[in-house]
Amino acid sequence: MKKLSSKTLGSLGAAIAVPGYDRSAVRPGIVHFGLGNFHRVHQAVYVDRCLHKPGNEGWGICGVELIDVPATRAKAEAYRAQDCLYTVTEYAPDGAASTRVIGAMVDYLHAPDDPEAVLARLSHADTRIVSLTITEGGYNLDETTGVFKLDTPEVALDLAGGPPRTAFGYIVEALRRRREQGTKPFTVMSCDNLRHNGGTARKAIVSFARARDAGLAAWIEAEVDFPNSMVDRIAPQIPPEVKERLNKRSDIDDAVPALGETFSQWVLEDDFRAGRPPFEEVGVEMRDDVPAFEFMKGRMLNASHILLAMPGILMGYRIVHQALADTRLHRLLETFLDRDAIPRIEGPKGVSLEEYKNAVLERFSNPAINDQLLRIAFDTTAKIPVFHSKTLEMLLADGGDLRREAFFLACFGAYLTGKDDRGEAFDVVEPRLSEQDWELVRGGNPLDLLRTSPFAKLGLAEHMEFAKLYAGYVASIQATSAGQTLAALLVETA
Ligand code: CS2
Repeated sequence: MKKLSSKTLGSLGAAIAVPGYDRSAVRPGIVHFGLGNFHRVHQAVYVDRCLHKPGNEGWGICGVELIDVPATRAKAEAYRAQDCLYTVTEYAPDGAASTRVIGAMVDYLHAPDDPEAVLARLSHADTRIVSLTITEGGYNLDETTGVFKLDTPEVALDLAGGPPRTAFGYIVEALRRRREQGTKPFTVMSCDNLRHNGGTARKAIVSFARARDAGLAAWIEAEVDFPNSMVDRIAPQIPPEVKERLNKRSDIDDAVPALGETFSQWVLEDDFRAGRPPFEEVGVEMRDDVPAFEFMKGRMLNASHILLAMPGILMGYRIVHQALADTRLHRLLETFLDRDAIPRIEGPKGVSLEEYKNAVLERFSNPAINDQLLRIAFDTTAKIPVFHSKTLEMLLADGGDLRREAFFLACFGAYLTGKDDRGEAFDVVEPRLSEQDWELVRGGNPLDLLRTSPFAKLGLAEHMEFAKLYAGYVASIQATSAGQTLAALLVETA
């Protein structure tokens, strides 16, 4: 097995695609925060394609890691040893696979080691885009009020001065320096999977800046672009056995291989006064109706994912395609999409929601992706309001069938106990449930789950019909199992 580095690029297997451009000439024009698998198989791959087009040497990526834990230090070490190269293996639903080495990242900064180096890079005139994948919850906005939280510990420390720790601290300090030195600002491009991601990034950054300096905040509002986008590609976690399988397949000893489906979509607003790579030449859809795509994806793909994960985990499944192979769960997703979601979504012009549905179900069935239900279940508390609340609100308003959503939330409550139908334990990671919320959850009245902060706004506990259905499913899951409750629901709604 060959180690991966600039030196070995020429001697990798013939089936491995390698950067066909001179990496030594590439300068970072993009600084990226949040180097998870999703960024590595999505934005970085599109940028890599752009770098294959002549004249784009100025659009390499400089990755920035903010978190200082052993795992991120090991990653920094791996990228150093591999000259920031890594492999992406793409698997089609029929099992066909291909591997390519991604060369788009040309520099990697472990911020806690040298915050000044990050600020220097961000303030440099070559940096024209700062992109973000800092997760749905990473924008630090209060769920109920939507206001940026100035009192979270890291943000408060950043506001108190000293070297920054958060993306907001870095970006705002860099913009301050650019303004002072007369350098035009960069564009802030959020690639997180949330509605109105550009607007959300704007809100967070301008709010942070306002707490520092009102004049700077006004300048940012006027001068900085924050394009919205819809991003889509399933990127599972890479446990050690998958890493081994990928490396065996590629015959490359890659310390940080990535894996993705062949499907990839990026719909982006063309809002880049500071310039951008020729994204439209490499498959990015530059459009001004991004919200329609966001709604379709969030309310169909992400909503189905989490709808599969909650009962799926309780029924003993841990892997997405295995859960979907259970006809009860497949039927649940299909009926949810057909009856609850699709009739209440206005899709983007020219896109068939029926075809989109079929593609989603096919993508989830892809066995090579081996995606983890617990990855999807991470932070369910944040995901349900984002992906299900619109459908729920509409069902409540138009007298629709509430049974699937009530069953789903009953499963969520059972999931929070951390035990499945067989009594087997799994890890529940819900960073957004406060102590007070947990007290409600554990208090013994199942309806109280619907009164926790993320759900309170929907008024579900006070909606007689919903509350009754929900309480019935909770009782049935406890008395029998999630699997049997689902089977009965499907018979009832056949
Ligand atoms: C998943 C997403 O975690 C989740 O909620 O639904 O990460 C999903 O895999 C991506 O949005 C696909 O683009």
